[in-house]
Amino acid sequence: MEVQLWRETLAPYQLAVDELVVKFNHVKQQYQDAKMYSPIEAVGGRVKRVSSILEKLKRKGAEISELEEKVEDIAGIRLICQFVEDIETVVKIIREREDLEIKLEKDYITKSKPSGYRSYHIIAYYTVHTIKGSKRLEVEIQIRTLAMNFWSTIEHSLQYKYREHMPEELRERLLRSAEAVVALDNEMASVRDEIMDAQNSNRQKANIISDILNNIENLYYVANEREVSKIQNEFFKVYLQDDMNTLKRFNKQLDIIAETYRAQSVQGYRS
Ligand code: 0O2
Repeated sequence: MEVQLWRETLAPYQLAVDELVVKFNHVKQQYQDAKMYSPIEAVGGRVKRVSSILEKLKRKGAEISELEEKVEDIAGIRLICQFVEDIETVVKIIREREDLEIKLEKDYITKSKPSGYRSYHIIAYYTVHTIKGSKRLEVEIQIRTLAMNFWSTIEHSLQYKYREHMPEELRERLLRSAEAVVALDNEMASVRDEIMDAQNSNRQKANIISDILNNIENLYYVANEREVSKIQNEFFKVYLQDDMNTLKRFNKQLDIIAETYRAQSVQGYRS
């Protein structure tokens, strides 16, 4: 039997995880830059631990030499969504990507596992480029809500503790809490629009405030200090009114002031 060089075998999988984490974080960022709601709330990734790989090989009755064919989740990406509805959007995003070729999808949401586990899994092919050339490997992408993630993290650590010997009573309690997670996700789905509205207006307000403060800072370098200090005091009064339209109007006025200074400086440059 050939010697298994774990570090060398796992290195391309680590590269795949690192790249995909960056890529999915960018998807989230692009939504935020476009001031849109992101269906991806958080991105995580890991390379499976060697002990966990060995355990899986044992469970499948496979040889170490077969690990890359038999273990589909050596590279794992986890995409966390706020709402169940977002999972479908994320799955569509993945299906449309040209750097991922889907091998299979496992829907443990429509049909949960006997443990109560719920999540949507996609096994896909992904190519990494190393100094030894390119390598096409498999990655597992788990897509789930915050609530599903909470449950599976807790349940996973209990599974790890008890292995196959989880007490029946604990198993039942976990099943019941899995049902509570379904109810929580359903409840959240029913107020999704309201939650999204609230998050949207929070985001809008934060953006306007950040624009205003940027404008004030830019003015500080071109305008009279006393005038800028007056504007800052006015901003604080407007801020305390806690009214979005007043903030928007104030920001527009600042834009006009900033534009006037810009025009003056261009004229000065010309004369
Ligand atoms: P870790 O620590 O995440 O690496 P199959 O080949 O389809 O028979 P396989 O390969 O286990 O079975 O695939 P499956 O069932 O899709 O599970 C892959 C991963 O999903 C698991 O990896 C877990 O991360 C997660 N998972 C699946 N079932 C459960 C469950 O009942 N509870 C929890 N908490 N997670 C689950 P690993 O290898 O278990 O662990």
